[in-house]
Amino acid sequence: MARDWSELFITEESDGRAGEEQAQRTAAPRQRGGLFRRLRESMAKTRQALGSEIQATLFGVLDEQTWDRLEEALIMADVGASTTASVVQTLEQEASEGQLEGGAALSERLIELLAATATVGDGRIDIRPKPTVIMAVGVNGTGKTTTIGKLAWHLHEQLGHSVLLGAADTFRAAAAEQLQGWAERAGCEIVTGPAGSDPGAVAFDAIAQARARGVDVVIIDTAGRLHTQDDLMGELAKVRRVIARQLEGAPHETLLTIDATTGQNGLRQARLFTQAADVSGVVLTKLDGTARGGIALAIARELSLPVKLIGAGESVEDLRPFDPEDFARALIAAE
Ligand SMILES: Nc1nc2c(ncn2[C@@H]2O[C@H](COP(=O)(O)OP(=O)(O)OP(=O)(O)O)[C@@H](O)[C@H]2O)c(=O)[nH]1
Ligand SMILES: [Mg+2]
Repeated sequence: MARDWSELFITEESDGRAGEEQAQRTAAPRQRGGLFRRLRESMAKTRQALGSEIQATLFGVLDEQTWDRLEEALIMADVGASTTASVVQTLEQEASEGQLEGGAALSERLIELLAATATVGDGRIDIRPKPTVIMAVGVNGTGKTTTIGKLAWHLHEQLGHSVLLGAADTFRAAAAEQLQGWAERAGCEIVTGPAGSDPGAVAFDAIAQARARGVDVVIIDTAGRLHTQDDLMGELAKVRRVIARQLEGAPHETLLTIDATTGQNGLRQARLFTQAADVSGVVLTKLDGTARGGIALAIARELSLPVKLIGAGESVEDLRPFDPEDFARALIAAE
């Protein structure tokens, strides 16, 4: 899984250079330390709720109550009933066999087990196709436009790829303006259409322009919609078909944004979006605003979809690639 931005994207240069990436990991420990600290801080609400229970259970006397309390704490943090049950069962089994002694060993193993269940595929984004088309979909207000802006900023400002944004949210007049603001901040181009116009036409035009100008990555914003609105879900499928007509194989990546504060309801949204829009990965936003951030660890198992990015705040630095182990550690490990 990707622990930082350069690891998230598969490029011509990074392809097949896993060894070198490993070297890079160890080469920049100071920067990674800073990112990890920031993750811990932004997850403070979940940490506080979960951390005290972990301390009280795993670092005390192990008895039947230990496992019940641990289960309860993980479920309260929205880790999900089936994920929690399987992880705690394994931990209890290994502890009873004497493989794990002491709170530190138990919590390390808990981190490892949670990280393993939260891993689907490598969670990376392949940007080798020229151009790569990324589409953002999701319920109203979940953070699509903000995520696109932050993603464009990292791709362009930090990694030097050219980016073009397509404002296919033609539903609200203010939507294109909001995306325009992000295009300016990220230093990238934008294609818009008149308010109320066909979103497919804007997406088509954006990709045509990106092809003509040799742009590396096109990111298409779409209007928020409820997973229960069949006509709007159908429209999303139509936009996808139009995109594929302009460029075979596109969209290469369809990112579903889920607001972490909506908890298990977010999972219900995701199931219906996955059916309509062939989602390839999840962006989990607003983790800073909830004590139930454990949902990041349940999504992979519940939906068989990788969480590729997490948002834990409103600044560009607060969007980051999701690494299950870093994440589980940030929630559980003692100071
Ligand atoms: N605290 C916090 N706020 C966030 C995060 N991500 C997005 N937001 C805020 O959530 C609000 C909605 O974000 P948008 O990006 O406009 O959401 P959207 O999905 O594009 O909304 P629609 O286009 O209306 O469907 C904005 O105020 C964002 O700043 C996050 O990770 N943390
Ligand atoms: Mg939007």
